Amino acid sequence: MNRLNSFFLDFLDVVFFIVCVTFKILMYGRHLETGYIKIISLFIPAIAPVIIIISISLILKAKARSRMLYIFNIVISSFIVSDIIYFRYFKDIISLPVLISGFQLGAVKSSVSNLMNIKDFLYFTDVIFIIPFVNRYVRKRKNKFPLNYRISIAVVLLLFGIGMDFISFYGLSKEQPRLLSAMYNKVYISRKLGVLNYHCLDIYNSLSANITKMTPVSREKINAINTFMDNNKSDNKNLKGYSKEKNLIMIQVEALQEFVINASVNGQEITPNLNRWVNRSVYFDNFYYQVAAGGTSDAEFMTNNSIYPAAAGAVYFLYSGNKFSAMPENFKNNGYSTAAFHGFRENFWNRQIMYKKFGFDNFYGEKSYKKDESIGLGLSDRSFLNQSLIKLNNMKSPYYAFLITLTSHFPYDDVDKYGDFDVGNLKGTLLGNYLKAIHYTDEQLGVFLNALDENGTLENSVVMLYGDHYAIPKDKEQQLFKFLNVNSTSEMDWEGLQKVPLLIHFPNESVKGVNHVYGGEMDIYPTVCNLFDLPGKNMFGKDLFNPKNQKVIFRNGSFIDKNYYSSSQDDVYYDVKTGKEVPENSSLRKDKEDVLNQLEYSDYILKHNVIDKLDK
Ligand code: GP9
Ligand code: MN
Repeated sequence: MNRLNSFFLDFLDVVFFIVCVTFKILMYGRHLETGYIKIISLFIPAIAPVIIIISISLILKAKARSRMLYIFNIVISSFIVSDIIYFRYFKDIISLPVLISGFQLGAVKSSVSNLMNIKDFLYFTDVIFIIPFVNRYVRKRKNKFPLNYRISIAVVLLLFGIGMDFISFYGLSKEQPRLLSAMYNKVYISRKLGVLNYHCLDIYNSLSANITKMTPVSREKINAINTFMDNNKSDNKNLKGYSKEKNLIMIQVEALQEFVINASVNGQEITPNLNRWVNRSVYFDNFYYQVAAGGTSDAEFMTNNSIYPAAAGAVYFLYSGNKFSAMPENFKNNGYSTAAFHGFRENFWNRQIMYKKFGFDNFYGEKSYKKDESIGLGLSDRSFLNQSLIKLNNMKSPYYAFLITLTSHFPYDDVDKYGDFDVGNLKGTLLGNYLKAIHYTDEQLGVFLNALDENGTLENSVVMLYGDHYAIPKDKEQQLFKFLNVNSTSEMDWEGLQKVPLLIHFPNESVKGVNHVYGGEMDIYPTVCNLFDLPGKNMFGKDLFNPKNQKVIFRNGSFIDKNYYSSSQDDVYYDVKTGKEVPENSSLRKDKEDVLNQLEYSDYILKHNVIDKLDK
């Protein structure tokens, strides 16, 4: 008993590492949990990599071993805390390609610090207050174990750890065959495999992706993509060429969610101006954002290319060396002048590079605007839209103008500058602040659209306006549900709220009304090609006026149409009308297979840079 006691004390650092780190990984799993995965099922994938680390450390002598475990503990805790903070906003987990483009975070510091929670740092309690003392104690103990003894224990433990980990990886690869390589649903992987396994897998996949780039292109895959593209083309009957030779003014509004349209708070309309323009336009009320880790830039990318965002990281960084066949270039080839407008740093999201690649003649960024009024991240929407109006008037017709607003950016805390819109008892909450911010932006958009109306621009211009992505992060879902009087809080209810408005305003309001077709940002480019009679090639989306199908596909493999929502995150299907779970059937299975194929084709185009190798 005494010997056992003394052995235990010799390895006190190891014992603490196992207990503390396993506990942290389990807590991390809990953070990402939505109720579908039992914490107990996380135990094996959580402890397996811990055993692997321990086995390696055991080869070392006490001093080096305790130091190694200490460093590993700090690194693992840092990964956990960063992941949790990131998850709070993006509903996703950090991955290597995201880190590579991570300097972007510098510009949205206020958002990051706002998302930090003092509780996150509890993950470092042991590292600061306990482990240093344990290590000092272990190092003072005299016991020495011979090398061959240490190695044999290490080998046994290593095999044991690898075996346990294999079970988890194998189980997941059987359950969702393409998940481990495509990483389309990082949250699910992290939940199922734990933080350590997830990050190792991510590093492995990122490295092998770079090797893939160097491998030859498969003719078979190109043929499969060509066949898909052929089948995906709309038949183009309705409104074909209806807006030929007209200008196109596209406005992407920061964090404009659909739930604010025609809604009130404290007895007042939240977006009175947009509500008015909705009535004067074709309004799509089942339109979803489809962005992934690239946020705003993913929305821009889809709108102008109809290619899916990257599975991890942002296309704007990862594939900035690629060729594209984007909307601005398409317009340009048809005699249009083109320009992008955004009152923020030109290099943010790598825009100055990407806009050139897409074929914009001009990019009016921060330096092209007088910074006479600042709200939140930078130039206010009022000043931005005012100054853009002048630039727009100077453009040679026909033109394509792409404007991206900024003020209504998370965390909506510059409240004093949004005006005196009274949100009643929501005052001071994130939702209340957002409503103030979006009310402000709505007012500026109203002024801008009225000015275009009054100066005659709208007589020969089509205006398309949509929101880029969600405004309310998942961890504030209760505020939103309460505001909307939704009692149940299933994944289906949450998904139903991930809509953004899209409105298309035609000259003389010759076409208007509500269109219920299910669509998303991927569908904008094909719709534009139909209206303006541009040659549409290699697009994954559909023409919203001639939809062949109604499926909206999300980057994580989930999809929704008017009947079903398939949540890849929980691997569950829902009936859209009843909100109830439904079992998988052969047609849903086939849909899921098609969805994964599309995402794979889209990834293939990006990873191998083959847009110009596809049939025209
Ligand atoms: C800044 C802006 C922000 O230029 O577009 O991007 P987001 O943080 O919303 O992805
Ligand atoms: Mn945005």
